[in-house]
Amino acid sequence: MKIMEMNETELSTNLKKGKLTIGVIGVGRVGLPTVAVFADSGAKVVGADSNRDVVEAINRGETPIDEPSLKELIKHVVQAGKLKATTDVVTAAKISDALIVCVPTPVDESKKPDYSSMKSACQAISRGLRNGSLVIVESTVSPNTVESLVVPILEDNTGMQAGKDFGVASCPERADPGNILFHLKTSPRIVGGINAKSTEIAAALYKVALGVQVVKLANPKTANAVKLTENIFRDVNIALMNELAILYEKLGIDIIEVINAAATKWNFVSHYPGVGVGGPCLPANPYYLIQEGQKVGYIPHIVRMAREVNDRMPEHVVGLVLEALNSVGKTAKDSKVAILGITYKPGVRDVQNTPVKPVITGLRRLGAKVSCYDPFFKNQEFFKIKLESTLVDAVKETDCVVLCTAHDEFQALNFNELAKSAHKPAAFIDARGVVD
Ligand code: SAJ
Repeated sequence: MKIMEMNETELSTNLKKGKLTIGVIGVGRVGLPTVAVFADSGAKVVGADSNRDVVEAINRGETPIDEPSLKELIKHVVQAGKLKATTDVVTAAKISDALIVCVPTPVDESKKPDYSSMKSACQAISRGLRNGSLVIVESTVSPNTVESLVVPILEDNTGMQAGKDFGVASCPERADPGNILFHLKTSPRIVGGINAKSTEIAAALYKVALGVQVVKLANPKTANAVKLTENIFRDVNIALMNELAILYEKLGIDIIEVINAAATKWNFVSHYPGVGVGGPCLPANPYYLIQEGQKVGYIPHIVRMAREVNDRMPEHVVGLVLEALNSVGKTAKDSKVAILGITYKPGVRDVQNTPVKPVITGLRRLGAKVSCYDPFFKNQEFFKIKLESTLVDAVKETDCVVLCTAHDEFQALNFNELAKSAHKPAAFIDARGVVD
């Protein structure tokens, strides 16, 4: 039976009986938790990825990424024969009733969205796509990309008509790195299909497989717009707090005290200033919308300005270090600065677009010696620095300590200990508003 002809009950029955095969293209940060939860829901799942090492690891029941409780789930579904990985996307397409595309869609150096992986995934899918199947795009893309890039590739290479011979929908990922499985099983999903049937089947699939609420939207571009709006809302509000943090610092006002007091108002949404905005999502997502704006001659200025404000924060922190060193009679040159935390956010082993990198390069350019400690990367090398194995080793003989990531370990620093190891008089910069 073709998935596009099933009603919700038939879909649910076939899923639970293992009569549905789901293909997930791109088995990384989002794809791997996705194959795990769909396999756990009863589906037969094939995960396709161009990275042979990832494919072989999964087929051994291993998990190449770091997500809570994912290791056990992958091992379980692989041993139960519910999940197989392959590098062969065409075969995955041939055997799948639904194909979920989770390939990376980064922005390149010039901040232009790079859809090369999306294009090659869709070209491969089109060489195996069966009549009556469904293609769902989870990767974050500009509004209109599914309609103007994905659909034509699938139609041209299959000779089939999207909406009639196969379904197409967008269901943008809403995973929170470090909590992905939890969110996959609890957070509502947003789904927009190229026609009502595509929306209906895609929504039913997520509802029965993940057991979550599904919000149906008019079309893929609306679903993509919702995802981008969520993240851009966050990026712009963080930029506002960064902007106010710099102004209030000059006015001798504590921004954290202001935010915590403002949060007592019923419709204030708290965001916090810091050394910058990193990760795979926020630094990239605004550029998807800016690109679409350029095409229609309207640039959302506040979206672009927010990126500039957030990207200037590392430089601001370097300035704070210089001021702090001067306040204890030292200069950057010949000083040693200890950086606490290099990941882009607390509690995750991920340095993608971390704002700590430009802090390190900025300090070194000024002649400072830099040591680093991060609980997730002990003794490893990043940004040409060998990270220390302990916090104490990093702060030994240091002239300035900079807290850049609010890891749990840094929530209750022992300043007496720090003072003993430091090269007094020394300074401390809290670049994440952690320390009272
Ligand atoms: N940040 C601030 N101030 C804040 C909040 C965050 O400076 O008030 C910084 C963080 O330190 C980090 C960056 O912004 O460097 C991004 O933070 P994030 O919490 O948004 O972390 P991400 O990138 O893992 O965000 C993901 C996003 N999920 C998706 O795109 C599907 C985001 O939409 C989620 O809100 C976030 O997870 C989450 O917390 O769930």
